[in-house]
Parts: sequence; structure tokens; C-alpha cells
Amino acid sequence: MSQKPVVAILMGSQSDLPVVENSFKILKDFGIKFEAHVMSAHRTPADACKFAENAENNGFKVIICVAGMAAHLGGVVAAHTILPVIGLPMASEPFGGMDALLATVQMPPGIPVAAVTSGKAGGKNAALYAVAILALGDAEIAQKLKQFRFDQTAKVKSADAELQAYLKENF
Ligand code: RP5
Repeated sequence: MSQKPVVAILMGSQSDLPVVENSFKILKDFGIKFEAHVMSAHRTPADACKFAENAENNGFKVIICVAGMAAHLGGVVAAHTILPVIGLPMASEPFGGMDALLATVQMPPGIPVAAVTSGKAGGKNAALYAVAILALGDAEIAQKLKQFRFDQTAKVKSADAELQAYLKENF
């Protein structure tokens, strides 16, 4: 496996970190090297564009962009690279994340951003989607992803068995 980071995670603000930590955990579990930065489409636009322009040459394979409110980070980054860009819309007041969801997902034709679930689940899913993209060209990662799915299924089946036992005993 490559020792250089292949996944870049850009977050619009340090305040996004609690959600992004869920991405860190997944990528660590899969043994995938990543780099993460606080970088904003609005507050540090030149840095975001430069990062995206150089990402492919720097060895990245996929970029996760995390942003809330008028969430333009994914779109701006996607406009400056041909790498797949995953957008994670952050929930915030007063619109509960609908603003970020639409800003992330409603890209004009020609520059796609793959939007994932908002919130904690989005942190996990953004990383899992990056893993799935990398698995296309890496048999070891693909095998780990299959095992992850197998373990997840086993957990749900075990939870159902526990529920059935509880229902039988109490109702
Ligand atoms: C976005 O604005 C960030 O991604 C964050 O979700 C939101 C609020 O940022 P802060 O005011 O917390 O820095 O750009």
C-alpha cells in the first residue's frame, strides 16, 4: 500500500472537526493514508484552488470536502481537479443543513460532486465512499471493504437475535 496520502480531507472550518473525526477513524481502520486541512472556499479561496489544482500531481486519488452553510468547497475544488470529489454537507442553524445539502449536491452539469449524508453518518460514509473508489484499483482494500460489510451484517443479525430473545422473555 502507498505510504503517501491518497485521500485528502478539506474542511471549511475547525468547527467541522467532530464530524470529520468519523472519517479519520474509518480511513485509519482501513489503513489508508490521508491528509486533512482546514481550507475554505470563501475564507481561503486561493489555498483551496491551489490545493485542488495540485492534488492529482501530489498523488491524491480522491478528495473529501466538508462544508456547512453556503457549502461551496466541494464545488470549487471539483472545478479545479478531475479527481473524484465527495461532498459532506454540515448541518447548521437556521436551516438544519438543507442549505449545505443543496449547495453541495446541486452542481451544474459538467462538474459533479458526490454528496453523502449530513452529520456524523456523513463523516463515516464520506470515508467509506473514498474507500470504495480506492478499492477499484486495490485488491487489498477491496477485500477489507468486503470484510467490513460482512462484519456489519453480522452485527445487525446478532442485534436482531438479541431482540427476539428479549421479546420472547418479556412479552
Ligand atoms: C462553513 O461554515 C464551515 O464548513 C462550517 O461548517 C460553517 C461555519 O463555520 P464557522 O463559523 O464555525 O467557522 O464554511
